Amino acid sequence: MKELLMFTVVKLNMSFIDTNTGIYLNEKGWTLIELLFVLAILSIVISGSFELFRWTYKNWQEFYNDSLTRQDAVRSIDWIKKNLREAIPLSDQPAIIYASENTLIFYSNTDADDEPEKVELILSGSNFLRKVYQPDGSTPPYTYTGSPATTTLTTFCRNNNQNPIFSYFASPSENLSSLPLSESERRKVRIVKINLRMDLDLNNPPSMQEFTSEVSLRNVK
Ligand SMILES: [Ca+2]
Repeated sequence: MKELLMFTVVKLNMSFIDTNTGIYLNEKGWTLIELLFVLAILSIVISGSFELFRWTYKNWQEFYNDSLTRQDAVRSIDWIKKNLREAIPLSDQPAIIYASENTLIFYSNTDADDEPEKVELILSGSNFLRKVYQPDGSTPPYTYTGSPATTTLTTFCRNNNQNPIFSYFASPSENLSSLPLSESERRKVRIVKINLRMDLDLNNPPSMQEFTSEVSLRNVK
């Protein structure tokens, strides 16, 4: 052991004659301890760099998830408000066809023509979907038997019946809370409040975020 320790402190000397110049060279190399020291420093630098990379990546991922969440929430709420604002009664039927915690079906003119479409906003698992049915003909009474055009508003909506997306109001102070609403209550709805709970990855930050808004039905008197 003693010999081994002695060896580690002996410099690794290299002596030779330069064949071009004939000059005797004596270059001193590194001791084993110096080499080990350099290796130790290098490993610290490398593991530090790795930690820095991991930290940067984690922060970037959080920022990216947060951006996606906001983007989906804003887009979903925009669609809901745009369509719901134009909700319209259909002859003797109320504008709202079905109203529960996480499903809202209504008539609304969503495009440039004169006929009302049927719009379904449905939460299915964590997928929040918007389905638009075009009317079969261009004159009332309208029927909707075709296939809908479906848009996935978001795939990471975390609402449930305890934390509903929709709540319904006859006035700012009158909450219509027995869901799904009866026909007579559906006729009373003037304001719909929206509360989207969004979380792209339940197991990783950022945590659940809530986005709220409300819309007044302008065509329902
Ligand atoms: Ca239309």
